[in-house]
Amino acid sequence: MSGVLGSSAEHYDLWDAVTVVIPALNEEKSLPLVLSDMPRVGQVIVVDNGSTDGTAAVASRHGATVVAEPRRGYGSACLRGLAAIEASIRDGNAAPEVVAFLDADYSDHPQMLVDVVTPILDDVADFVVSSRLVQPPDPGAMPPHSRLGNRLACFLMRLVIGHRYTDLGPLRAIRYESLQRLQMSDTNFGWTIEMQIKAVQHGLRIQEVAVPYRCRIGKSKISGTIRGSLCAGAKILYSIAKYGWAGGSMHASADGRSNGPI
Ligand SMILES: Nc1nc2c(ncn2[C@@H]2O[C@H](COP(=O)(O)OP(=O)(O)OP(=O)(O)O)[C@@H](O)[C@H]2O)c(=O)[nH]1
Ligand SMILES: [Mg+2]
Repeated sequence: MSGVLGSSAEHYDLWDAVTVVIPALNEEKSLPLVLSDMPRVGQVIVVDNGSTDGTAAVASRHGATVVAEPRRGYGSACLRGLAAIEASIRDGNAAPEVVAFLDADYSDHPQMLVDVVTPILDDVADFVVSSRLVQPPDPGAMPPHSRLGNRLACFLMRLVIGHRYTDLGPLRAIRYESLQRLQMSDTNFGWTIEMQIKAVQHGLRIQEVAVPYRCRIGKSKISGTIRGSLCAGAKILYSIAKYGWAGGSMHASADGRSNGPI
C-alpha cells in the first residue's frame, strides 16, 4: 500500500504492530483517498458492512484485508474487525500492539493517525481519542445538532463517570491489551461512547488529540439525516446510562480531567 510514515524512524518497526480497522458501508469513492493518505501500518482491515457498491473491491485493490459483516451497525463492523484480529492471532500471527479505528468517509484526515497512535507507541497513553471540536471543523462537516449532541454527551459522561472528554471522535487508537480488557459489545452508535466510558472505568491512561474534520465524501448516513441523528442521539444517551451507571466510576481521576487535547 502506498502511504506516508509520518513518525520518526525509530518507530518504524513499532508501526508494523499497528492494525487499523475501517468500518465501511458504501464508501467506494472515499476509500481510495483514505487508504492512500494513511501512514504505513502493519495491517489495515476494511470491514465491509453489507455494501452494495464496490467498497470491498476498492479496499482490496488498495492492499487492505477485507472482511465482511452483513449485520449492519457501526459497532457490528468494529466487532468484526476485532474478530478478524483474533482469528489472525489464532493462525499464529503476532498480536498487534495498537488497534486504531478510522472512518471510511474521508472526514478525518488519515495522516492524523500518527498523532493518535504515537502516544501509545511511546507508552505515555493506552487510549487516544480524537476531538473534532477543539479547532472548528470545516463548514458543513459537523452540523450544529451534531456538535451540540457530542458536547451534551461529554457533559453527561463527566457527570456520570467524572472524566472530561470533549468529543466522541471516531478516529482513535487503543493498546490492544487494554482493548481486550474492555470487552466491547455495542453493535451500533453506542460503540464510541462505550469505549470512552470503559476506558475510564478500567483506569486506562487517556489522551485527547485535536484533529481537523472536513465534509465527508459520499452520502451522509447519520448526521445529515433527521432519522439518523435522532437514532444516534437516543442511543448515545442510553449508552451513557447503561455503561456509565453499570460500571461505576472507581478509576475516575480526582479532578475529573483528562490529559486534555494536545
Ligand atoms: N451509518 C453507518 N455507518 C456504517 C455502518 N457500518 C459501517 N459504517 C461506516 O462507519 C463510518 C461512520 O459512519 P458515517 O455514516 O460516516 O457516520 P457519521 O460520520 O456519524 O455521519 P455522516 O458522515 O454524516 O454520515 C463510515 O466509514 C461508514 O461507512 C452502518 O451500519 N451505518
Ligand atoms: Mg462520517
